[in-house]
Amino acid sequence: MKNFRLIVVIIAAAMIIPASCKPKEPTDLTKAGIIPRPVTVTSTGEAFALNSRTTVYVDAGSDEILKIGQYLADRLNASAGLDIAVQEAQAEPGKGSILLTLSDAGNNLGEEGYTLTVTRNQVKLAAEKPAGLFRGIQTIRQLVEKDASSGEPGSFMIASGTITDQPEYSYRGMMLDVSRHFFGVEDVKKVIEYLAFYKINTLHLHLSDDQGWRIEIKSWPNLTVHGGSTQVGGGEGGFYTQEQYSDIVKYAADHYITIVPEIDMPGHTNAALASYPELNCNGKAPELYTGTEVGFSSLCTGKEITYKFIDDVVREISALTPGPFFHIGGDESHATKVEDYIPFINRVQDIVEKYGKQVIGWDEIALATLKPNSVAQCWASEENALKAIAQGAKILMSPAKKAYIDMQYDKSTPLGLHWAAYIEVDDSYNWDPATYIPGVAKENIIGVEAPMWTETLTKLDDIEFMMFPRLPGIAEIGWTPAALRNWDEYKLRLALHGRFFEEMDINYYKSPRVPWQESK
Ligand code: TNX
Repeated sequence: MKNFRLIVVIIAAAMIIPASCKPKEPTDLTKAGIIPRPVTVTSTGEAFALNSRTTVYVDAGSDEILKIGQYLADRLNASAGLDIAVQEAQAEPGKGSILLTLSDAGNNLGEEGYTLTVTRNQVKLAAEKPAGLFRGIQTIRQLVEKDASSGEPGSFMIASGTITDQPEYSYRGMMLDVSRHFFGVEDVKKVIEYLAFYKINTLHLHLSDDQGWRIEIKSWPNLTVHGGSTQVGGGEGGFYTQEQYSDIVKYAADHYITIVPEIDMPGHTNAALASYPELNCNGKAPELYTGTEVGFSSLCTGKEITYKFIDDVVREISALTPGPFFHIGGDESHATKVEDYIPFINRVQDIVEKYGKQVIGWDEIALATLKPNSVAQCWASEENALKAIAQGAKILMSPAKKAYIDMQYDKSTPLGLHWAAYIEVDDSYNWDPATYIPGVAKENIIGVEAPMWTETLTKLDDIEFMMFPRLPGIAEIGWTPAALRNWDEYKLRLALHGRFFEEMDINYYKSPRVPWQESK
């Protein structure tokens, strides 16, 4: 009898309280698997119910914010099979709404910070800038989970509580080498989508190297006609027309990602040298190159035509690039004498400045006289890093032993190289940019970048396999304060991301060091 009364009470309660608002399992926002880990999270133990009746409201009168709202709705609808609509908020939106707003964000959230407040009735995302809203909607995407307590298919929930979040470093990037093997616009767009999910804000494109020149330069057309016609292994190569490059830039901007174009010089230039004999000191064009050696080519630093060439290339690419940086390479110039290298880099810095851009170069550029706003990308030499900061320049951290995501995970990895190290997922996570090089402190560093060289990578699947699961960790290093990061806690969150990799159809490396959850 007692049991019977209890059952009646339970059934009655179940009828009054919609199941989706009162999940059986208590929710805990602090246990949600958000990557990068947010700066502060507090849980209130309830949940917001998400279903096709949910509406995304945005501040009225802003196309930009409307687009961000639509992006969120599109992604939720695609991954959860929902039919969420987006509307401009007229009055204070009511129950069941997700509100994106630039008001009441509080102060000091900066360009990319946001606050997220989730109650049973509403999700409110506030930021000072649209970029902050865009970063915040990635958090929302990662928080949505199936509501196990509801029998209804199409019932999802978001754990309740508050998140206040902003990045530790302003530059969080990945580099993609499209020269050794060429990757078309659609592949690059996929990479941009993956980066956005982890709040990465920069994609550096390595657009030229010995094996291929990959961007149309109207004043030097043979660069792509001839110089873009092959790749490592002798395949057909390819290049972006200026229109296609602009399309990538625009797609990246729609994801609040800045494109950094790189034209590597004075070394790594065989494709250009093969296309124009006059760029060679002996006036003779070498053959195209499809191997993987480095350090054998050099622009002729003593010829005036070399600087006319660079001026044209920097001018045309800068005109298509809204971001602040132009990457001049500068690495492994073993075929250029150092007494030629230094004045060359100095002069190229002036050209880049003339077209309104800031120089980034691989750490070797610190041998030259750096402009105070130039950035040395540290991949190998600690000495160069110290030389750069002694000149007042800033550092972008890409130490090859940690951040090179073209390195093999271990001896059995079928793709990648291992000249720097084998880099398992914990190795790529366990380091701190601000303590990695003695003498280089946090205030010297603009951020971190994970380079993806593609000597051994021929298709998007290969890129995915090397990116995942290491890239999320690099993203967290750039976003989350070092004091909040530790591998044993991170690996549990990373394990939860297996479901996102599967949803996005990402070909990832199932590292044995991560306790992956069986997919439900
Ligand atoms: C070194 S890292 C290079 C690249 C190669 C890479 C392969 C750097 C600045 N230069 O030319 O592709 O190693 O891991």
